[in-house]
Amino acid sequence: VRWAGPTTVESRASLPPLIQGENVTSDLTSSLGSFTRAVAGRSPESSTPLEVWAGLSATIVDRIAEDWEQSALRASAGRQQHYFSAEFLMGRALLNNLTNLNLVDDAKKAVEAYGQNLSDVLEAERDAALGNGGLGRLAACFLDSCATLDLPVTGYGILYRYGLFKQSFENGFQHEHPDPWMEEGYPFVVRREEQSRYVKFDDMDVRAVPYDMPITGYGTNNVGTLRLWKSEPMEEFDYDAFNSQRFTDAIVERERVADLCRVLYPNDTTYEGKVLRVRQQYFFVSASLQAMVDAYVEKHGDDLTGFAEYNCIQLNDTHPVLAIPELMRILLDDHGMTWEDAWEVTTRTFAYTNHTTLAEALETWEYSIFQQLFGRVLEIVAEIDRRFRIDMAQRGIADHRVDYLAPISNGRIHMAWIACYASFSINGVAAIHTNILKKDTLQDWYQIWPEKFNNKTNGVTPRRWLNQCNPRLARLLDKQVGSDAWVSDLDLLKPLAKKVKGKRLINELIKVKKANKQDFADWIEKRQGITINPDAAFDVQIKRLHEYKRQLLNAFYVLDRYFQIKDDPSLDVTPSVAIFGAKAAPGYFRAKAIIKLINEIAELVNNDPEIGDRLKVVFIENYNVSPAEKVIPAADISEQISTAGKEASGTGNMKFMMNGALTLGTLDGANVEIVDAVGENNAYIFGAKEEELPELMASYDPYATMEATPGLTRVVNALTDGTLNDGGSGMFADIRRSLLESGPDGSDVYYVLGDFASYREARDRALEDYRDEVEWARKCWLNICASGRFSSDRTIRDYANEVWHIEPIEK
Ligand code: B1N
Repeated sequence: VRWAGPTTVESRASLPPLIQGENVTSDLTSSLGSFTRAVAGRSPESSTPLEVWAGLSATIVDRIAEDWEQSALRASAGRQQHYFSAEFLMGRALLNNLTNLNLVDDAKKAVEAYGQNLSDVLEAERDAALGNGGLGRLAACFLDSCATLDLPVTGYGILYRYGLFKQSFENGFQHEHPDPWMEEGYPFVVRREEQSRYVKFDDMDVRAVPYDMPITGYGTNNVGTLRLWKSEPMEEFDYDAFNSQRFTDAIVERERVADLCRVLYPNDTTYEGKVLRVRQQYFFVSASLQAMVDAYVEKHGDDLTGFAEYNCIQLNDTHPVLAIPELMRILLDDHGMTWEDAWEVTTRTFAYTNHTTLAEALETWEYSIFQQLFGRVLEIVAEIDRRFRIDMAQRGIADHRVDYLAPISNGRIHMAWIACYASFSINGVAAIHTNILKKDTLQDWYQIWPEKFNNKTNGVTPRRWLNQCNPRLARLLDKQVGSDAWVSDLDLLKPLAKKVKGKRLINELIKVKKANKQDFADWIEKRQGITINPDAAFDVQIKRLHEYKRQLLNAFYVLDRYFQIKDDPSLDVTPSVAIFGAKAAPGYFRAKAIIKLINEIAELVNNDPEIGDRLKVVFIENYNVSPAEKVIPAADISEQISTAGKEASGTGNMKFMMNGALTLGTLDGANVEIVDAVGENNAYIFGAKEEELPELMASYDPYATMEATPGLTRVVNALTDGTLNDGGSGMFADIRRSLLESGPDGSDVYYVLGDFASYREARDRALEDYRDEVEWARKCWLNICASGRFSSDRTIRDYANEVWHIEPIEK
């Protein structure tokens, strides 16, 4: 049974309830009543939707508690996988859990028994936004798949007090606000006081307290765990300081400790060399490793030589790479192992995933920061470095190469090099990305250890990103498959491709998309006061704002189309809505400039009566997981337009495909595999290819390209000729400079002007094709049916079989 939104709720009669018995609803109603009274201190009838949310959420935790305990016991019996990540972008939890437990219908009845409404209750939940974008959301999808596949996998991260900032637009400029996501209470994490550990820095000691989140799976009673660590003072309070009148010192010390977990760094694919960030990294990996090693000792005794037979750790990018020297430290110092034995264990424990080839993302830390924070870890890194140099010399690697690849060089610690040296597996996140790692970014490592390298193309969970967010399409798929089995086996959609000629089916698909678009139109009108025509083509680009993702290319298209209509007011174009959603890192000036630009274009276009419904621009404010769940089911065109070679994979591209939107994209990241799966005729591909770009860039003249492309000069000039107003910030002139000026800060390094003509042609063609409703819907259907490879279940099975070597737990 799935939640179908406030208007239509249909049961899935075919599905036997996981929880048997006739009294499920009445049980749920009475426990909902109890938990809500306990949370709110008043009757469920007069509680707020947020209080009922808390009551219902507590009810869920109550229901799964024993399965959770049993699952943890079973998992710890054999070999286990541990997923270390500084980010988990979980989004909302309640509907996900209700769906997994098959309790949606009963919850609706229970909530209504108190005169409340399930839709309002679900909408009251805040997103757990403990991540920036794709990397953090991938970690969340992976946990979902691991739980569903009954795999013994635990996630480890940080309980940030403030998730990714809340975004508001003031005068079209982005403003950032704190996001205290759990301050009103959050029943889905449980504090495990007795599992606390101490983490020692040279300048302070802190207590790490785990908060565990249950991760339910679909169609299973297996419940996984996400363990998020919170930093607290060693003692409850420094009474000496208090008694000696140093009250404020005692408070300040407490705050210094609490600072550690206070905020998620809001940079996506860029690195910031802040002491607090490296403290966060060490904090969570040290606490996690201590807990793992203690658990091992308790089961197998103090001899840790067998540690890697029972434990494997996946490093989600370089953010948790300090785990490598930290495991060495624990084995050497706390368990008296020899260096050789400890290194043997360590190098059989870690596997490393790289998520980007962008130079600005490479984490390197100043030597002096390590000196200040953890001298002993630095000693260990220095010893790894010393032995690395000997090892490489013996392999006959040239000195300058060795120096470049060494853990320590130029007074800095290179986290990616430590990861490559110590890990038994190195993977990229899409085929093209892994190839770039091999031939470019990590080529030296590939030459030394080709066998370490493997590809694991990303995936997304079809539970959240199809079954839950798109109940109408899900019901259609149920009917076509004959059951809901596709929800945990997305390859079952593949044979449905042959039904593409079925008129009834295609008409139903058209109806589903229409209804979803109407829902989105209603939602955005209520939220932001913008009216859009649901019959227009919805063209959607939602992702972090970055120059390489080229939201600018999209914005230029819109501006060009606007000028075309102004020049010829009778121009017959397919009506379309350009929908954006994006947060810019607070310190990324040019990204913020592009946000302001899109908002200015929206002002210009949306308020021009001559344009009418032919063109509208919507910028979804405070884009996050929940707004994504609203817009993806309503999308017709999926914008995946990064400069080829820059987007490691992308995962939004997969979510759109699953929901029947057609990709308008470059041959970059997983787009390459999407086109391969669905066929060129069912996607719109444009632009320079990765292998062509070096040569193109060598002779690239952005100014001449602009002048040679009809309409483009006018668009670029609009930045500075008074058409658009940047409020005196100079932002738009800066964008213009980034394209046309020579030098490293200009030169249009992302080839926006170079790809413009090809992009315009492809988008025009897509919009033209959109007019043939049936043909278009057929392409959508083929995309949906071919999306099985992009289920994170497939990705996780591949990790489990080829890297982690773990089996589903026996039940
Ligand atoms: O990881 C995603 C990919 O699908 C995207 O293509 C990729 O851009 C993204 C430092 C990152 N790479 N690197 C980061 C995030 C936060 C941070 O502090 C880097 N994110 C990606 C999943 O593989």
